[in-house]
Amino acid sequence: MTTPKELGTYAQNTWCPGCGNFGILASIKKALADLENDGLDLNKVAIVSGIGCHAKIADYINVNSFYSIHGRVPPPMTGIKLANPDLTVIGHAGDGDAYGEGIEHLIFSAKRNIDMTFIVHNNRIYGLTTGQFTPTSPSGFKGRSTPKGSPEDPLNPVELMISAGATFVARGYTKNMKQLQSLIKAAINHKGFSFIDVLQPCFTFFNTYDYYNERVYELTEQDHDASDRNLAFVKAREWAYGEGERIPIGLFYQVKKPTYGERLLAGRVPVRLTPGDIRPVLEKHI
Ligand SMILES: Cc1ncc(C[n+]2csc(CCOP(=O)(O)OP(=O)(O)O)c2C)c(N)n1
Ligand code: SF4
Repeated sequence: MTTPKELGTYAQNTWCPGCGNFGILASIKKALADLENDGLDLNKVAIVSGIGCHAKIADYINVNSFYSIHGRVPPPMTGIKLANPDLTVIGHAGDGDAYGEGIEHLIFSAKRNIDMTFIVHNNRIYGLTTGQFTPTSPSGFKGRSTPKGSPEDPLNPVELMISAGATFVARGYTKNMKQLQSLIKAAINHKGFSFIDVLQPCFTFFNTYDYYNERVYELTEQDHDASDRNLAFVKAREWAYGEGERIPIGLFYQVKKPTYGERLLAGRVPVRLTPGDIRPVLEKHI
């Protein structure tokens, strides 16, 4: 059995001390180690990351991984999953990456209910490029590209994902690793598009630890019925990425629906091609 420590790599970690990304790294390693105990084959896990501070996580976990392009984490995840349905595909994206340049890919992954887990390291700024605003920065945020304050209201990705069709929608916080681990495990076990927005403070350019520590509270099964879509919207609107005094973290919504792969393949097995195979297969099928 693999321990979380054994899931580490020899790559030098270059995140700033105090970065919330460390909480996500520790949580995903613990979640994967626990899932291996429950029967998950770690050789059949594929991580896809974008470009940004978050993306370096691909270097720090000893499973198959693929660095994609900024904003384009979902397309390679989709291809990997459809061509290899037995793989467990996990995406790590930044908020700039997923909610800015890549927003249409995210919306369509949710709409199609592709069977994969999508984790957003939401520090509410561009970290790697040193502190520009993103779609989840609060209104009035003063960063490198908005020195006089952002004149826009933030996007609420939790609400957006519920309306787009995601079948598992959650929010975590890097300081609550116990809950984050169980959300990641539940997301991976869920068959369909699982989305977790993780509040991940950027210690260097947007230190939100105190703000979150004062406001976050855990959604429990006792006070929230995650099978009720209307209630999920109500909870999602409780905090609008700036406005609202209490911030719920936990599972907002979960529903069972056929996945894109099930509907597309309808029981058929994908054809495996080598370059020499392509012409006869095309001639036969098209
Ligand atoms: C296609 C493309 N667009 C833009 C960039 C420039 N770029 C690289 S990282 C980055 C911002 C990353 O911010 P975010 O996705 O929030 O991740 P973080 O660094 O905060 O983890 C940008 C704009 C790029 N490399 N490629
Ligand atoms: S710049 Fe921010 S997000 Fe990037 S490693 Fe440093 S603290 Fe983390």
